[in-house]
Amino acid sequence: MSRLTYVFSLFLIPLLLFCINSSAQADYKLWLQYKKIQDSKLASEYKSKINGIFALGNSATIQATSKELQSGLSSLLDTKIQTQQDINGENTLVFGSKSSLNEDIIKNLKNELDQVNNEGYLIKTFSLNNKNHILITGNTDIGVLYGVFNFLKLLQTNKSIENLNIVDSPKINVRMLNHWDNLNGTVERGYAGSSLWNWQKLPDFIDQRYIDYARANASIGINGTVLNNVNANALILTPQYLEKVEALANTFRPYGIKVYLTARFSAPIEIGGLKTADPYNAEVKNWWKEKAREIYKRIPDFGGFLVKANSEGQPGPQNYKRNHVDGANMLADALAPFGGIVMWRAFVYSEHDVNDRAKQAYSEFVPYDGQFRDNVIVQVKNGAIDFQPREPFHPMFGAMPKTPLMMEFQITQEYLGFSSHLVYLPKLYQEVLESDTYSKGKGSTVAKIIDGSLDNHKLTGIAGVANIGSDINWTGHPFAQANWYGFGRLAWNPHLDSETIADEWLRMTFSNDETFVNPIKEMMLKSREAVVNYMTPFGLHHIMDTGHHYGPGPWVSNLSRPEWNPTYYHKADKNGIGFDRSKTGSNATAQYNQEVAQVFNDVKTCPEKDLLWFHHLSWDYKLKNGQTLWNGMALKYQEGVDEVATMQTTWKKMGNYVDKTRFKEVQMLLNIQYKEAKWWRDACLLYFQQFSGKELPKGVEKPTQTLEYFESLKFPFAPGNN
Ligand code: BDP
Repeated sequence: MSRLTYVFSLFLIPLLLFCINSSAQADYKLWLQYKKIQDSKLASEYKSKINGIFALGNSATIQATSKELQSGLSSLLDTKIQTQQDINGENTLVFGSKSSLNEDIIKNLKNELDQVNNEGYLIKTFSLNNKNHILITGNTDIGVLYGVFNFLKLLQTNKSIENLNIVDSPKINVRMLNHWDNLNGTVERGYAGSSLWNWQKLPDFIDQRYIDYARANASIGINGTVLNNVNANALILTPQYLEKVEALANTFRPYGIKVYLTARFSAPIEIGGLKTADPYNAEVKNWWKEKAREIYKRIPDFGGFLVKANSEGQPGPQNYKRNHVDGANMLADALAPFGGIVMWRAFVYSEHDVNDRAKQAYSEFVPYDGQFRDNVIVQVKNGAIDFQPREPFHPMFGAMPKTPLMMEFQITQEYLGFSSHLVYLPKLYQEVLESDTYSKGKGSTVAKIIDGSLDNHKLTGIAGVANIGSDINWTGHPFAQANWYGFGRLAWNPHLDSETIADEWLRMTFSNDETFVNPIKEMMLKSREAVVNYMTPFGLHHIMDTGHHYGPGPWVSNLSRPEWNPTYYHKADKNGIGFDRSKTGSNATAQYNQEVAQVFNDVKTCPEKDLLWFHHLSWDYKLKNGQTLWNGMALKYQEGVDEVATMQTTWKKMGNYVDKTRFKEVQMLLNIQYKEAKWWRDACLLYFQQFSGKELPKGVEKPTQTLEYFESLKFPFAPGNN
């Protein structure tokens, strides 16, 4: 071995491996980086206030909390944080739930613990024998865990811990991820590798990832997970799989996460040997009751079932001439003795409502308002079509005051460029949550409907279709982690602002340096509008290529069901473009409260961002800025592309603030996004130009390929389309 090779193998290889490893770890650690505090003054201030930690209680949750606190603080403060046996010294961080607090500590509390619910927490500076300490407490150990994560966040985001007095509770009860994971390891609409759940090795092998998954979720307050796909496989309900589910439930329990499963409506036939799944049939009812008993014997805190019924070919009560209420209530009765809930999805559409798919969920569900059992909650997608880059809020929100409705957002970017496009989704979520339904007058926002405050519901919920997979960075794109994070934060409090969320996520994930945080935050906040512009400006929707939904396909018109074809949604012809859902068209606007309907109905008051969702307009229609619709649309496509170019430039300057791996990853992904944004612009404009018959306006780049070329592109192996 030459001297050089020797030196190389002795020093450089380990160093290289260390660098690769720590960078990969940075990707893996999500927002729980716990990077050493850079500002030394701040670090010594923190240190002076935290001499050690003292746990009250010894439950699995308190043990997990202790571990998190110790490792988090030790690495943030770059010093070993001691666990103390008492509070005799000063500056102790004390944590434990109400039942473990002694008289002396309780004296320091006013009635704050009455102000928080079972999952809420307090973070308070308190004094004992004239010495200052910090207390993190809640009514339950889970509340304490949430408090601790939030305390760590204060340090991660360089906030003051002087005179602390934080009182916080989640505003929604069920805050969950929906995994569309199949038992064969694939993930429907998953773009971050394969399923996290290794069914083959479960129940005996508990991957560290399951624990880190639970930590990450607990850190943002997510308290439920549906492990399997809504397009369900009944096998998950067999003993063979329930044993595996039980192992996951045991792993997640200390972190306050309940496990839920999707229930295939025809399971009594497929795995129960019955001839029918009719919800009126006594044997069927009994089968579900026994199934529930079997599940709860293994998993006493099992959350319940999520059901997709009579939608996209899934079986359901309508197969037996029964309705959604019959189906949901039967399952609800089976779960009720054990405290479980049924989340019945309202994502239904079929050829029945041929004239407008957007209307069907409302027509099918609203008449049932008030007929569901108390432990049923109806899960409604944010918009009436399907997780598009932009949709007006779903008209069911505000239309069923007697029924708890939960929100379903999609975190995985099925219609938003998969995990190769940087799109900050909390901006989209916020837009929906803030929308005013006017159901009880002005200010009846969607957020107030789903947090139960408007209609006084006790059962409240929100679900996000997970964007998580086996990729090292969990989500495929480092910035897609922000969508998981942001969903969790909005699930905790749907009234939060997406800008605040981006700010804290950036600080926790990358850096507190303002020269990094400010421009990158701006980039994130603009990213959602950018994708709308280069894919579906002015309310266009569902013009993605069909099946896999990768890339543009506005020309597709040959599928058997009309509402599977993009041409059904844009209705472009020589006279113009857009779906007339106003009074003169499908009258879908009538499903909104009058105040809202009126605004959407009138082309003059309809927000331009939703114009073609509600109106079919001529190519010469004059936009508010005086441009014709054709020119305006072409310029929007260009604007979207330009915005991605700006994102590239902004990111390029950030090399000093981000580790090499993540810097490079984001850079490469932005290059893909730029390429694909141009693809969207060119393909859509060339296609629509056939109808408008007009030139591209000044400022819009000329396509370098022909329409035939774009139409010829095929992607038989696009991910997520199993
Ligand atoms: C559609 C997806 C499909 C899902 C469906 C659903 O393309 O894969 O099964 O939503 O939510 O957008 O049930």
